[in-house]
Amino acid sequence: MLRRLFGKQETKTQDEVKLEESLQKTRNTFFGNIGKLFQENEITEELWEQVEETLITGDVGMNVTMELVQRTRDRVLRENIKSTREAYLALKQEMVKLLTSDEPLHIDEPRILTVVMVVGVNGAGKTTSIGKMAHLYKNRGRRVLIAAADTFRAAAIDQLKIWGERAGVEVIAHEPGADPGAVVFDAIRASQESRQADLLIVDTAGRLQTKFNLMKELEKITRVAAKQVHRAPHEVLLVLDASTGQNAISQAKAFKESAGVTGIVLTKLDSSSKGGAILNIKHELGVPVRFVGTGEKVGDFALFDPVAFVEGLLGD
Ligand SMILES: Nc1nc2c(ncn2[C@@H]2O[C@H](COP(=O)(O)OP(=O)(O)O)[C@@H](O)[C@H]2O)c(=O)[nH]1
Ligand SMILES: [Mg+2]
Repeated sequence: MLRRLFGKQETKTQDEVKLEESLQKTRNTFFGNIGKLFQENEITEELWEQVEETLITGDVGMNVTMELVQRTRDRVLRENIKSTREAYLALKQEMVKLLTSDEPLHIDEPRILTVVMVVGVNGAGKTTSIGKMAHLYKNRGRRVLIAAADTFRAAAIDQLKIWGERAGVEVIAHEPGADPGAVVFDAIRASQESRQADLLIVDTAGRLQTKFNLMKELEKITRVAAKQVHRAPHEVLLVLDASTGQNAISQAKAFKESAGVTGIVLTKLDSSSKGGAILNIKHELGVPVRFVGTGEKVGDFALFDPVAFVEGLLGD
């Protein structure tokens, strides 16, 4: 981590390059200025104030900003850091720490069948992210199956099937209006029997007549999964659109309470200048970011890498 943060890494991976490109808007609008502040100033009270201001306008959120800057300042004192270059690196490292989770992602653990449930409001990017995720894990040698448990709109099922084709992954679907619990039941059985899948990804509805109905439906899907597979769903991923910035936090809180969210998929980093909100998410929710969506194509998706993210956010 240290070595990479000191910019001595020789070549960047394709995912890192893509991430960096997708963060261009966020970087150009807000965060790129932070590096300049450290270049042009001495380590003074004023410098820290300017850093705070930039972070807050970049949608990082007041509490996290204060904590982040305080930790960096403490470290600068403790380690007797005199150069602004090193102070800047200390800030980056504190950001990486904030974004790093000790909790393992439960998708890669050895298990006969892993069930991943994907939730979030309409338009956040659930279906798209499921297609990309199916593609990613299929390429890693997993046997993937998708369940179309968003049965509320016919178009949602068709869209998921198109993504299934792109990823080369089969989609288990019922008729529009069918019981989502029954879809999940069938998909789990298909995974265990005819299809021999080891990773089942479940798409869910983002809007029903009421929020109450939506939450009841998600609970029911969870129950169906838990009955058939030990400890399922193993991950409940909440998809958040990066361009909603701070609003993503209140959405996330609602889903976290009723759907037992274990991780975040942050989409549309490429079309947003509010990528800084990511720093707030883990701090406010205690839920780690696991994947990022960086475009509309099937390959525009990656496991979240805190170091690459901070480098992409701030630049050199
Ligand atoms: N630019 C960009 N667009 C995305 C990304 N992820 C999803 N989208 C777009 O967001 C829109 C809604 O996505 P969809 O998967 O249907 O959302 P859902 O309602 O949550 O299932 C679509 O037009 C997608 O192409 C992303 O990472 N980048
Ligand atoms: Mg959808």
